[in-house]
Order: sequence, then C-alpha cells, then structure tokens
Amino acid sequence: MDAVLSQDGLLQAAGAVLRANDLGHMMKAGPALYPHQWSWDAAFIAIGLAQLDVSRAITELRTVLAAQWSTGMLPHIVFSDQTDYFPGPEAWRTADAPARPAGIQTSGICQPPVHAIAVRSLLDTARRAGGAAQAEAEEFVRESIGRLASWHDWLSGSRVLDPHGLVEIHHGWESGMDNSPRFDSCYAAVHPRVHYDLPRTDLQHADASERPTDTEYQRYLWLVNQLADVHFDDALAARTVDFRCGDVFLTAVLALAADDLAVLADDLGDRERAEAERARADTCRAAVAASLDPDTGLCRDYDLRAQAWIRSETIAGFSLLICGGPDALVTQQRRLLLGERWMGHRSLRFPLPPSVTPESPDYRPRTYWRGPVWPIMNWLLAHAALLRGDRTLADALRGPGLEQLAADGHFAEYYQPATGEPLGSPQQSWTAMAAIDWLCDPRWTVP
Ligand code: 9WN
Repeated sequence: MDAVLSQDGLLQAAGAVLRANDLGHMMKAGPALYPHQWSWDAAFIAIGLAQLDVSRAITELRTVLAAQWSTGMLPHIVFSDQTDYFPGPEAWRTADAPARPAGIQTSGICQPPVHAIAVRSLLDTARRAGGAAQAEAEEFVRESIGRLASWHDWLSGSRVLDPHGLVEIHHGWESGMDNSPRFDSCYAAVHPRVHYDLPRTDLQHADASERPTDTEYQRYLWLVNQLADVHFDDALAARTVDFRCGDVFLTAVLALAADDLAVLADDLGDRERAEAERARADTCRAAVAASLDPDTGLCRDYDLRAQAWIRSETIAGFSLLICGGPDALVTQQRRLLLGERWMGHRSLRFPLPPSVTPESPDYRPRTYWRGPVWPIMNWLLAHAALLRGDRTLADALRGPGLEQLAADGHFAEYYQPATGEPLGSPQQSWTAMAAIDWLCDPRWTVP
C-alpha cells in the first residue's frame, strides 16, 4: 500500500489492523514480531479501541489487570498460546515466583503505567456514547480501581528507592525504550557470565539493522536470569541485579496516570484515594522537574549503580512535557522540542520528534529506540499537550503524525526520520490506535 490514504481510508485500514491482531481476549502488539499482549501497548490500544467498541476495550484492560502480581505489579507481557517469540514464558521462570498470578503466564518485570490514563480515557469515550457503553464503562471503573491503585502503590512503594524520587527499573525493557542511549551507561556495567543461545525470532520479522544487537540481547537475558534467580523479589533484586536506573520517563507517566486515577477516584466518591493519587502525582512531577539538566534543558535518568545522572539527548528528555511542571520549565522544554535539534531539524521528512536527536553522536536513524520516530510517542506527547491546554503543540504533533501514517499505510512500529521509511513491525497495534484516536476523538478538533 503506497498511495497516500484519505482520512477515511486511514481509519478503515487502522480498524483492519486491530481486527487482524485480535486474539479475542488480548490484542497482539504486532502480527508476527509480537504475538502476545504487552502491558503498555494494551493500555494505549484500549484508548483507540474504545472509539470503535467500548466492550472490547474493557476486555483488553481486564486481561492486563487479571495478570496482576500479588505485589501489585502489572507484568510487561501476558503470554498468549503462540510460541514464536523469544524470550517466551520458559525463559522467564516466573512459575517459581511467589507473587505471580495463578494460571496465567507472564514475564516478571513491568512497563510504564499507562493503564489509569487508558481507563479514564475509555470512561470519557463511553460517556460520550451514553447508554449501555457508559453503564459498562462505569461498572468497569468500579471493578478496576483497586487494582490500578495497588499498581501505583507498588511502583511508588517498592520501586522508588532512588534518592531523587525517580521510579527505579531493573531492565531496559521496563522502560519500554529498550536499547535507547539513555541506558548505555547502565548496560555498560552489565557483564553476562553466561553465554546464551539466542533464538532471535525477532530477526525473522525485522532487519537486524532495525533491532538490538546480539551483544545487547546477551545482556537482556543475563538480567532476566539475575531477576529470576531472586524470584523477582524487588528488594532482593535491588541488591543483586546489575542494572538499576531511576527512569524519568516512567516517573512522568506515573504522574500523569496518578492524576487520572485521582479523577476516577473522585468520580466514585473515594476522596482518600483521590488525595493519595494527587500527592503521588505531585511527588513524581517534582522528581521529574528536579532531574532537569541545566545545560541541555532535558530531563535525566539516574544510574543508581554508578550514582550518576545520565546525559543523553533522547525523547525521554521531554518528560516534563508528559507530566507538566513549573510553567517556565515547561515553556523551555516546549521551545526545545519545536526547535531545530528536534521537530524543526532540517533533515526530517515530517516535523516529528525522533527518539534521539539527529545531532547526537548516538543517533542511528534505522535502529529501534536509537533514532527512529515512534508514532506512539507522538500520540503521547500530543495527548499530554492537549491536557495542558496546549492545542498548538498537540496540533503540531497530530497533523504531521497523521500525514506520516497516511503516507504509506503500514502502521509501522517506527519510521526512519529523514526518509519516512516504515521500520520494525508493520501493522503494529498501537500505531493503528494512534490513527484511530486522532481521527475519532472529538477533543482533538473541538476546542
Ligand atoms: C520487549 C511491544 C513492545 C513494546 C516495547 C518495544 C518492544 C519488546 C521487544 O516491543 O519491546 O519488551 O521484543 O523488542 O520496545 O516498548 O512494548 O510493542
């Protein structure tokens, strides 16, 4: 499909992607490369899915929440019965973890907490529709609020050991931005003492130049095994695992999600929970603001093993534009994002933020989180801008974001910034969701 799609054509094609990836109770993140349910993908997908079918969107979130660990953690993968993904359930060894959910196969780590954002968005969409959809969504909010709250409590309670108040991660996969240069210094300290066989199933579906290297995968597997060795116990993991990073982006997402959970709690008349979530959002937001690098104007992650701030020029540096913060700092970040190192860079096919600035020595325009433009990031930045009332920035992301998707109709996982070449997994569910939500939700066009 190479002709530019009309908006109607784009919407039809995006709906077809979701129908094709649907396993009934979960959506494959991608048709071949990702045949399971990923946690933050599912939350994003539910937002667009609700525009088409509120009941199906609720099912998606129910599947995520049913896999919650007794600690409160939502695992990053809920496995389907498909077998062609590595590392699959056996590599995770979660059967030995006391906190795992009964009868459901999952990984043992988390991903960014987009879920409360999804539930609130789904409720808004269902209320606009009214009738049975509204009643079902309101019932779902009552059903899910406890699980969402314990998810957030686990993140703040078991994962904020970092003195700077950032949520700590133990694997790049927990960030959702696996091989971003954000984590190069943390990974440099990961020294596998075992050499693993790597059935790189991913390379059957994407070119090696677009994916992490074998050396990176050796480290990924080593960390999985270090975590499995302590049965994914958070306190033990913090003492033993080679990789400990205060993740500024995940912390910003938690702030945004806590704001939304507070709104949901208010809606149910649960003032205590609403106050707890608002306090959490404030704490996270303060930590994100405090991470700001005065030289680059970007937010920073913190390497807990090396006890050092990490300097890298990646899209996660704009975390203040995700969670909001002091006006002067938000204005400064907004100017930077729209400026010539980022959305205004001379090399770009569409004025959209690459995952790493083309000005950085780390920039690799075809390689995963080391340069390509990720449509889901454009959607998230636009969503957060709209929440702050910044319609200009939201439009600057949505307009070219839709043009990029209409230009090839592949709904790629990521795009080469300078050429617009679709990369990674085609027909990626969350990319389709971005198109659906941008085209269907009236908040994007009605002030
Ligand atoms: C590992 C599913 C996931 C996304 C991540 C993205 C990629 C997995 C992989 O795909 O990660 O979790 O195998 O590369 O980095 O953000 O959730 O779309």
